Amino acid sequence: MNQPVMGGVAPLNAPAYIKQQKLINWVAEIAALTKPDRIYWCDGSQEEYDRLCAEMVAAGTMKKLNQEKRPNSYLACSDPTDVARVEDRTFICSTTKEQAGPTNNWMDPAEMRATLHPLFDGCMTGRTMYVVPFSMGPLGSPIAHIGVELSDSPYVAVNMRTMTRMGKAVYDVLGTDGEFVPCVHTVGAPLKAGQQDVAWPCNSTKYIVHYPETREIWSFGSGYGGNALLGKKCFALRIASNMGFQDAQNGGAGWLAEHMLILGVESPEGKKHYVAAAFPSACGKTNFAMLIPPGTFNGWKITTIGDDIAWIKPGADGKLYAINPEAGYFGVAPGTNEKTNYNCMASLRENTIFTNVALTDDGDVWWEGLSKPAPSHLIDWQGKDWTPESTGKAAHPNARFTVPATQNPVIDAAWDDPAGVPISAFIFGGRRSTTVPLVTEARNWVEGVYMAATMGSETTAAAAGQMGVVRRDPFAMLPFIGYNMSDYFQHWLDLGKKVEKIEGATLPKIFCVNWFRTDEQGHFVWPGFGDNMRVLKWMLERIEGEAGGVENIFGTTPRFGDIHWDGMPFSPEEFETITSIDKDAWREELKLHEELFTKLAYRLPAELTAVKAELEKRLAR
Ligand code: O2Y
Ligand code: MN
Repeated sequence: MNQPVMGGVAPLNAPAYIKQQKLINWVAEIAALTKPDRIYWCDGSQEEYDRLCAEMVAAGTMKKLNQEKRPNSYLACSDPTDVARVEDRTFICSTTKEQAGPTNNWMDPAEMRATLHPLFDGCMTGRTMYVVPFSMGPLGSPIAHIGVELSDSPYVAVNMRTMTRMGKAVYDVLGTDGEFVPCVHTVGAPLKAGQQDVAWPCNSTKYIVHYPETREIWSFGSGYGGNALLGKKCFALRIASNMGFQDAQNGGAGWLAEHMLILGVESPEGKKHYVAAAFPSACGKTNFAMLIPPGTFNGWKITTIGDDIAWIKPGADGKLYAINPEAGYFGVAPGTNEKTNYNCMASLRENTIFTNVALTDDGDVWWEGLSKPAPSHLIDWQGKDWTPESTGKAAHPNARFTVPATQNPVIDAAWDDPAGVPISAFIFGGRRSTTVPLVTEARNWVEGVYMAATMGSETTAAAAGQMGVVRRDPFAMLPFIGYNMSDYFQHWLDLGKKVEKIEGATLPKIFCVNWFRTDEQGHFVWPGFGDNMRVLKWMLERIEGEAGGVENIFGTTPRFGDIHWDGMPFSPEEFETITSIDKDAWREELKLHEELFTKLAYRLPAELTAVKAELEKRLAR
């Protein structure tokens, strides 16, 4: 490691294997601004990972877990004020406010730069600046893109190694003039000479800023998750969604960056399809991506390509090809157990960084929902003694694990294929106790885009405002679209039109699902988890042209007899409870679609208003 240079400019010492002067100049420029004591160029090796983790253990940022129970695994506990993404501090600083649209926070780029400059000036003093080169997607894949994150957090450096393809090899792909997305991150806590550091430095002022025109990301004040691991939501969704849109604006085919898991499903006859599914944050995407089919689904296999994000590009054959741009899972721990997600628990056996879970007396981890009864004593995520009698939770509800995707026992053989996998269907799901049926197949691409554009979820946490209010979350992308949402809808419609024109093209089918309908007592009727396989099977049979269904106001839904029920006691009456269409409820629902469309009126595609008018006509019949 370079020697510290107090009060001066840390020596750059760029490794000789880096051939791109533009990148080296940029690192020098950011170092001159942020004034770190040292610059460290990450190579992505295991030795480096182990060393940085050991340094964080020595500094009190992480604890090494019991090596017998959880080999090579760590627990980090954050500052209690730094526990989740900060949507209200997230900005899309496009040239005009219209480009960001009504669903994003916007500030004029020059004004934002003027705001951030004094904050970043000297922000890394007393710290090391880590240079973290990463590829989102398989190295060299035509669908992948490269980023370089400069961060003063070693926690970010090690987590980026798990979550992305991080290290030296990225520079080979970059060469002398390859493109990269520059990402600057600081915890915003410079250290004065001799000042003792804290375990989780951060700042009460936070900014998560995207400049779409120059494809830059600047993050200040948080060390947590999506605020700090800039390859994930900031690059792979906000900047990348804009890149895919710009590609089309500039005459290219365009592409999609989506908040979607990707899974493979194979029938006993060996017919295999890949589907991509969008659900709002914390709605069980990791569980669906690793689903284990019920026992009666002999010979059916589910395999995982990704659990959170999909990059999708049209191929010359008229199919849409998807990659998982990530290399790890950053999943929610609470609620995860051997029953809800056996494969995830198996993935977490080793090489895992846990954040904000509780520590057991034998040096392992615990969180709410992991086991019953809870251990009689724990150290909670805030470092305090905890017993089952304690009032607070042992783990923070947004506690996370970071684990390499390769540890997933059901990882798909093609998960790292640079060509991606062909997508046969898109699934869009919300959390609705009423109105939206278990599953509906759109009659065509435009109707599917309408379904995705109008999807919503009931708010579950009091913190999110009133309980039970439906929050529209189009495409599960509300916090993640890096440009105007109406333009985003148009981009989906245009992509469909372009692909349809390719000879032999097969656009993926679009389905809308809702696992969360309740009965009169407010209990969930659909068991979910592995039984979602029954819905997936119907979808696959629809793709193959084998399954029946009935067309209704909104699309096609299965009849009771169209679903495989073996091994599941479920009555036609229960099925009716979760599939019935209440016309009055839908009239109210369409009023809410109208509210959304009014908000998005500027450049809202006419095709979508036309679909709505058709729905209204059918409802009136
Ligand atoms: O709170 C955070 O920083 C994590 S948010 C997150 C993490 C993994 C996958 N998805 C999400 C999300 O908010 O959608
Ligand atoms: Mn997510």
